[in-house]
Amino acid sequence: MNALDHVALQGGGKVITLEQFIIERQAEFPYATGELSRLLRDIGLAAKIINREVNKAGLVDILGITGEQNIHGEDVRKLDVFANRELIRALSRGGECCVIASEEEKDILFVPGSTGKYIVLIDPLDGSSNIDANVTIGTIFSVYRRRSQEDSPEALRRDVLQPGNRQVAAGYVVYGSSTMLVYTTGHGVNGFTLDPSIGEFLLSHPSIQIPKRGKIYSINQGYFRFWEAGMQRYIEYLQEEDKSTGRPYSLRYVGTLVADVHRTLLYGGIFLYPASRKDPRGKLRLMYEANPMAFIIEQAGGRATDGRRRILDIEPESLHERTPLILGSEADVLEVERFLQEAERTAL
Ligand code: AHM
Ligand code: MG
Repeated sequence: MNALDHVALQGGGKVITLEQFIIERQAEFPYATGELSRLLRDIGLAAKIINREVNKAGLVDILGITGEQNIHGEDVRKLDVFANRELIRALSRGGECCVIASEEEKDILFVPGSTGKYIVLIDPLDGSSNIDANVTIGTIFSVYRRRSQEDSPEALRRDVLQPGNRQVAAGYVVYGSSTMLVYTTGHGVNGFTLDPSIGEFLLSHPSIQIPKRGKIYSINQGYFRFWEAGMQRYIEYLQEEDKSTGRPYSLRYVGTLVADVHRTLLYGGIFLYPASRKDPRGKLRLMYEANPMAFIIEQAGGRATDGRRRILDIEPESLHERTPLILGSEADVLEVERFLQEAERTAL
């Protein structure tokens, strides 16, 4: 067997790196100037740098709390600060984006001197309470096109507050048993696994489709007593025994949105972070967490709602606003919506 036969035996050598994939896909966008492609590559590079730091987090003195709190009043861990800085550095260096908004920053950041046409929102290190226990964490990003031609801070501030249905790209990086980058530009969802030996993300999960129905539910069950009646009834329903509908479902909850959504995307089922007596608007942030995840899940054939409205159609009012979030397999999400509607009807 010669070298070419060997390559053919291994699947024709069809190894596609993230960079190659992005360049090939650029043709899908008429009049594309390559800026979005460069932006995605910048994010890919920042993800590799963050990944390097995440992997040695237990070795170097980077763990522990900085003693500061972010604008939501939560403790900021050192790795959060590092991830935030690296992403902002990568995004502002590229010049493709004019504004960056980060879950870790109170206000939006104007990239000095940039004429770029994109706005990027980031949750630099999602699931940070899991860092010290070596549990999966992630990075989330969401990209919009700027709308106004004006350069005033007010105009740009308005431009950031677009509904999720105007996203041009969204994705996440999951730092798990392997590191993966999953993203969409509105033409399906593709996943890339980092090969640490060559430092490249390789296409490992092309055209991801979420199963139409799953067998797993994911929710912080500890807050059961704080939920509305319809939600409580739905969760109790999932725990009942019924062979024909595959119940009881299994419960899985990491407490890192990226990890819980990633599993839901691949295995199917449902993820819920509902409103509660404790958090009347839910906990998760519309702009940094709900919108990008909803875009990905819908692009994979799933469904995402706040219980009543499609997440992507919510008109944002403020940068850091929160929303209840329910997403996953279409049949499962439709089912919880029915429980919520039914409970509302009987309460009238
Ligand atoms: P973070 O961005 O500060 O890490 O918080 C968001 C996280 C999500 O990743 C996760 O879904 C949720 O908070 C878990 O919250 P809880 O501990 O209340 O279940
Ligand atoms: Mg988060």
